[in-house]
Amino acid sequence: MAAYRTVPEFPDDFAFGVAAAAYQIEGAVAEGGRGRSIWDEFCAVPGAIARGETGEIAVDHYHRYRDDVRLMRDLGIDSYRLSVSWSRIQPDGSGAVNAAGLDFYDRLVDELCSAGISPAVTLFHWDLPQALQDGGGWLNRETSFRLAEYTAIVGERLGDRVGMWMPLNEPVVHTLYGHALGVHAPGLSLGFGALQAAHHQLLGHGLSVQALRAVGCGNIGIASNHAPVHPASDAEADSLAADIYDHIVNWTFADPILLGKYPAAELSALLTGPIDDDLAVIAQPLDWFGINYYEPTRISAPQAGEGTAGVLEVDLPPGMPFAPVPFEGVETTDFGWPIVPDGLREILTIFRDRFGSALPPIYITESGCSFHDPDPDSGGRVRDERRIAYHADHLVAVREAMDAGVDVRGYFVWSILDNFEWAAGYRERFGLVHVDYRTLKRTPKDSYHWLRNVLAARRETQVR
Ligand code: IFM
Repeated sequence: MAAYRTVPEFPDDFAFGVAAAAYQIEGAVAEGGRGRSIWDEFCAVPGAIARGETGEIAVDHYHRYRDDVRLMRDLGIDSYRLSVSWSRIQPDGSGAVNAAGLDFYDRLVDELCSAGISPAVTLFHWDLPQALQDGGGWLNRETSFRLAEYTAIVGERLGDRVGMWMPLNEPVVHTLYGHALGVHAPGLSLGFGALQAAHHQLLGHGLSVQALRAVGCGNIGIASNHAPVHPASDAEADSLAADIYDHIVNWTFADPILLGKYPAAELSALLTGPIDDDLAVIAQPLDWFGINYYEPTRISAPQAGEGTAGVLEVDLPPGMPFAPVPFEGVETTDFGWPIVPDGLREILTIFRDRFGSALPPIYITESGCSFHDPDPDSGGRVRDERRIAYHADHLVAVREAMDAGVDVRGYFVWSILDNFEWAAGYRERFGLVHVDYRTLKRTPKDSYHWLRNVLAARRETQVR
């Protein structure tokens, strides 16, 4: 077996977790009174998803959650980050509550607690009820209030057992891919017009933080995607383009929450509504801030006639003031994403420097890689050395950031299981556990066994 970097020591209360999301794993889309979500509709659009795949069955976690929790218990993790499907709780996105939906998460949360695993709950991981989309979705300010209403329902029911709450997952990705570029649900291609959807998600975040606190829930944060942006060269035009991109993908989403303002007047000028009042709501104090990190971005000034496919897996509309370009000489995952563990250390220290005392403790709420792992061999083994190296290297990067003074409290692996990777379908495998999509059989990969050993060794040193 290849040699991996040794996972450094972390404080005893540093949390190790795994993460997943409802539409990517649950399946059972027409069961238990669940309503339609924008992902059900988007998957039905010809050509929207690779090979026409859908989350209809996914990995059938809805029926197999007990087996999946057993896998997590045996792995020895402290916490499982799950998302609740809004359409299971309120099939129409507002009003009537579907008792069977709440009961499902109640059972899941109980199962986790019995296994000694603390549930970390995301309320909105991109699967908006279709009924709300029909009313304008995130372009309609009302949706922010509906998120808070639904959040309060879930908070009241599960709040006595949930360890961490996060109203939103990656508003930047939902905004860019779902509303600016049209490659995720709801499939809108609004360019900069998508910023209004970002603003309303952020407002929904703030209102939901208030709603959670009002029903007695604490330990609230967000899972937000962030990464360093590198200019392609020293040229002034590249630096300017990188700076614009950085403002859009990083600071438009972090500054309102942590500083109560947008990072540039040019961006907030594109928004309508009572922005200053909303910002006061968005900037609710948080107990922690979650960073999902995958890959840094390299940006150049747009070149005339140059396509920008590749790094974003999609062409940008013409006229964008930046162009993502590939990193040179850097290994990639099988999804084509550059593997740059130091980017995690870098973004953590950027956060420390930008936000200073306004920054609460940080969790890495997602870190992971897709490799096209082979099926289990005749001995039932899935060899995924590159995933082990990936996580070992990223944990080293986290430790380096902590040594540089960043207060990081935990690391969640994306993902426990192979699952439905949105528009890319099932080919991209992020899991520590292999799923055979014909039989739905779960097989722990070498990376699962590696992490289990790391966590077991850690417990050993803790009891001494
Ligand atoms: O699968 C996604 C997840 O839903 C959100 N964060 C990134 C993951 C990998 O693309």
